[in-house]
Amino acid sequence: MLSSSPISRPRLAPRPASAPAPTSPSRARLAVGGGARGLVAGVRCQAQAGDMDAHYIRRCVELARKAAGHTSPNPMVGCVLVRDGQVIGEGFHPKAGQPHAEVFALRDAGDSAENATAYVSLEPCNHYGRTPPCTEALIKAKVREVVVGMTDPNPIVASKGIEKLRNAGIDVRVGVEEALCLRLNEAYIHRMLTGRAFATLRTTLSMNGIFINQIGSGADQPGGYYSQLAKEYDGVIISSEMAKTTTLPVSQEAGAKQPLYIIIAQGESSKLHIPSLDEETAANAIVLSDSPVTVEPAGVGVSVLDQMNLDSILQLLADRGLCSVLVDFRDVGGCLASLLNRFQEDKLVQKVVVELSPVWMVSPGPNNLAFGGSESFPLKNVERREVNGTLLLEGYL
Ligand code: AOF
Ligand code: ZN
Repeated sequence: MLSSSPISRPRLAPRPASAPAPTSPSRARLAVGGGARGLVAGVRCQAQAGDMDAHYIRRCVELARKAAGHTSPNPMVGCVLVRDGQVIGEGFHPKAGQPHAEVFALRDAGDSAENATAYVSLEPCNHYGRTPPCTEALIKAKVREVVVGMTDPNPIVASKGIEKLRNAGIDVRVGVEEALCLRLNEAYIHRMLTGRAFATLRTTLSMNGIFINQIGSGADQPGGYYSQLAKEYDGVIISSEMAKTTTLPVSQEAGAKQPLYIIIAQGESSKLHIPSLDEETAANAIVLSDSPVTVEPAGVGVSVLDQMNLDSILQLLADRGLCSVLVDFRDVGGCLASLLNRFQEDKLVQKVVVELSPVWMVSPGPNNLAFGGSESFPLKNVERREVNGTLLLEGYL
């Protein structure tokens, strides 16, 4: 890993000073727990309960995001325990192999979880994996209700967690802030359903629509969009040309785990030297090549692929436990262009992030715009953002 610093464990003690306050304290007291729901002002209380359900699931998502980039192949999950309108425990899943969000929240709450409402951004698991089932922990702690953001697409969980809780007499509400929870774990869901890593194509365009090989000056600084992407994505696909000539992308965000570098080598000579890696950081890169190649520094994994195409690469990455990968497209004439030839037809890329650079470039030739498949289509859920002075357009396929 490149300067990977471990994230801190979820807090096991005090309340969230940073939790957004409920819209009004009286609303919190009325709506959550305490048996107010469904009494005299039934309709109003129901509406307020709905507001508070959404509020606490949003807090779960906020907690879950603290582990962004650290959880694959597991999802990001947050959990909040509330009793009598008070948050009594919070937790998030920090890393695969570590306890789940519910366990941290229950530990945080200590003995006071009895009769509490547990909010979880993902359906509690009901299986023995690397850790025991969260459903059993919630039942044992005698929580009264569980509010779930979304069901778990993992076939060994898929709604069985909800069923188990209901069978134990716990009131379960499902689908609160579902769109937000789905977005949080879009990569985990995609990998679970397709067996491929979720791929985002990133590129930079000049004002006259030329693909350029440089990102904006603030983009890779702390808070810059590239630095943030490098923190969130499990891997970054780059060309061997880029690996040979530029510094490998590094996230400057606090607590970031650096992505795995997936270096595509097509038609390379038998030796490939990657100057920005050394013996210590070599294990954080793999070379996928179409012919045998010796990589320097030693320690970089090399796989010679029979078929150099995006589909097999995304499957290989998913098998290695990566949920998400950024395809960093910087070189129109390079090998990534041929990988992207059929990306729409085969639904291999899920998202596109385009940086608009305020420069006018001389066109290197008519081929410049001729990459990216054979179909025209509008992107969905398009967002325009400005991050650290960089203009971004993002959309889904
Ligand atoms: C939850 N809460 O915080 C997470 C869940 O190998 P394990 O034991 O970590 O199990 C991994 C699976 O558990 C993962 O694929 C997903 O279905 C679920 N993750 N469930 O209740 C959590 N991370
Ligand atoms: Zn669990």
